[in-house]
Amino acid sequence: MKKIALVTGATSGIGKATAQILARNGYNLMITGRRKELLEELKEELAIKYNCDVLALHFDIRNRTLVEAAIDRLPAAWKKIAVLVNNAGLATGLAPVQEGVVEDWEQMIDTNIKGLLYITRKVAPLMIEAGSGHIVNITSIAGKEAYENGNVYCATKHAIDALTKGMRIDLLKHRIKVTSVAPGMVNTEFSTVRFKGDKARAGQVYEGFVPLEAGDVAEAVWFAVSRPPHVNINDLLIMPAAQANAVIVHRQTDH
Ligand code: NDP
Ligand code: 8X3
Repeated sequence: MKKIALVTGATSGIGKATAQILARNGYNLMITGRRKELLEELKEELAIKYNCDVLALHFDIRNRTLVEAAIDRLPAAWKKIAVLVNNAGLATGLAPVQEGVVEDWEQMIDTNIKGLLYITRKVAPLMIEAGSGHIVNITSIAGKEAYENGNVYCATKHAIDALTKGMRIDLLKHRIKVTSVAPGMVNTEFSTVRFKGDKARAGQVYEGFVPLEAGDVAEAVWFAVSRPPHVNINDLLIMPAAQANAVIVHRQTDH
């Protein structure tokens, strides 16, 4: 029987690529996100290409009632979740703290921290019951360094870094592995979302160098997930070759 993986935020970018690589490697998939039609498209693609079972769970991860109901209502066979990839997340806005938009802050905190906690709170007991599991949290270089105007987004990713460490301690005796995968700049919908649909501004973020693709990060997730039972990858920091840290990027126009 195929193992089950649950990937949050699978309608685009890193989550979608992670769902694809897990399906390709023999998992049945649970995929989540707010955009129902994109979930249905991916469900069909995975089922046809990889001959796997796919359950599309359509909810806003900020809504605790919906998250809890989605997991509670799973058929028993789907509750045997071997891998949870906590990927759903976003940055909204890029502004100095004194000019920050409070609604943006709340959206990032509610999605990146509270949403991740809501789903983990429901899935971890199922893994404990099963006697094993693996949770992969998608953090960021922004969870290791703060950068100008990134204040609250960086804080949410630092929080996930701390949560990863705490979860690893709490779940150790239950044989549940906990991994953080922290990418640098990845060309997904991330910057378009950050700049609220301004694709021209988003495009500038990735100009003059080769950023990571979502698939590069998905391969790192797969590397962690596919280690033998006695090995845990605690942290993976994966950067574009042209990016040295959160802010220093060598662009072709640089000398
Ligand atoms: P995308 O914008 O392409 O994907 C984000 C995913 O998160 C979408 O599937 C989106 O689904 C989902 N999501 C966002 N808000 C919610 C919500 N309220 N409820 C449910 N799902 C939600 O960006 P990425 O793939 O780049 O981002 C994935 C993760 O990687 C994020 O946690 C991000 O912080 C992190 N990351 C990204 C980096 C980058 O440079 N791109 C670098 C480092 C980390 P939908 O809109 O359908 O709800
Ligand atoms: C996303 C990467 O550097 O834009 O987490 O914050 S960055």
